[in-house]
Amino acid sequence: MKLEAVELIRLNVPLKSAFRTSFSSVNLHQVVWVHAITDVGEGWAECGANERPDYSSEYHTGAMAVMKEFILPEMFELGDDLTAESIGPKLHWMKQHRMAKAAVETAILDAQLRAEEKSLASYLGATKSRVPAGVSVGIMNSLEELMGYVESYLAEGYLRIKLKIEPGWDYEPVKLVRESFGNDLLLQVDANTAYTRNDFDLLKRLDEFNLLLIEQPIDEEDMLGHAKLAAYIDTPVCLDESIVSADIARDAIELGAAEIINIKPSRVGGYLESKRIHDVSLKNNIPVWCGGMLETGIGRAANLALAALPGFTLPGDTSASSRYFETDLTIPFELQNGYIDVPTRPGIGVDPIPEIVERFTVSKDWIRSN
Ligand code: OSB
Ligand code: MG
Repeated sequence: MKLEAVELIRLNVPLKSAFRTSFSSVNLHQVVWVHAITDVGEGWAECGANERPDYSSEYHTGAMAVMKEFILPEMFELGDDLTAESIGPKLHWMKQHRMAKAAVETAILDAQLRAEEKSLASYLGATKSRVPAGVSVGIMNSLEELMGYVESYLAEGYLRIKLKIEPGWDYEPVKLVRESFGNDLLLQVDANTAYTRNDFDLLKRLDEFNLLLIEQPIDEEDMLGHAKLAAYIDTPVCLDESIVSADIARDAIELGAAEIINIKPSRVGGYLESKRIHDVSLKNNIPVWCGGMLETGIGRAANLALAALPGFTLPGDTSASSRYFETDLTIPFELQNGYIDVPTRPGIGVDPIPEIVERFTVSKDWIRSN
């Protein structure tokens, strides 16, 4: 196939309520989509980068710049030799920028699979037709507010609750949720690097709540620190931000720093690398689950395909569209008895709804081969 043009679309999609983590509070899902036009058809992808470099070093303006200046020219240069599988090797020289690379690779993969009439799930080797859904619950202004949200998510049928934590919002909210909803509730926490090596005793206090896991407690570059913490506490340590490639995953596992892994395709450079992380984890008996970046239906659809692989044995953050959005920009994903169906149509399996996309579009930028 051959890449003819790319449209970069910037969108501001309002969230139903503010989502607060240890690094930010957002009311809007500000996001970049990649719309690839090839000689075999079109493809779509959502870039995982945030507006600001707060979750990772990538951010919108930077991701769009690196696509325009470096990634897309390489794609045009491949000419008729372009395939989704050729992108990783072609961009191997380029350091980092994994979210930008992931978005371009995914849009081209979507076009390729649509042309082959093959779903992303079957391409990746999915073994499930529906996946169990968890929900990520932000930091709240009060314990009452938290209880209200957790109660309503459980009433909707979510099978696992993840509480965002930070110093000052950890022991008490976790205790309250555990005591209110009982020991059978699948409960986990995510610190997004908010703690340090000096907080190990504080984190050890969470052992009494029988959590499924604690996600990314300390700095993403402190792999040894995570290994030390994993040896010190009973709660399994799960890595998110630290795991940016299959090689890093392999090392983190060997070091004892990753007892569970959150795979986010955007963070690791795409679905092909995600599959490699899945494979190395499965080989080492390390459970994985699929994380998210508040994706609209375009990103959510692709994540669901990945979450259907056999090593994804824990519920992911692959919630229903209604978790974040009043109206999604594709056919919405809905919860059925706590599960979400994996798309079966070709490629990512969903299409943007033009009238809705138009409403939330901030800017559009066409890039063509020259
Ligand atoms: O750490 O998993 C995270 C959202 C934005 C950035 C980082 C994270 C999150 C979430 C929500 O926890 C995941 C989702 O529901 O998409
Ligand atoms: Mg996380």
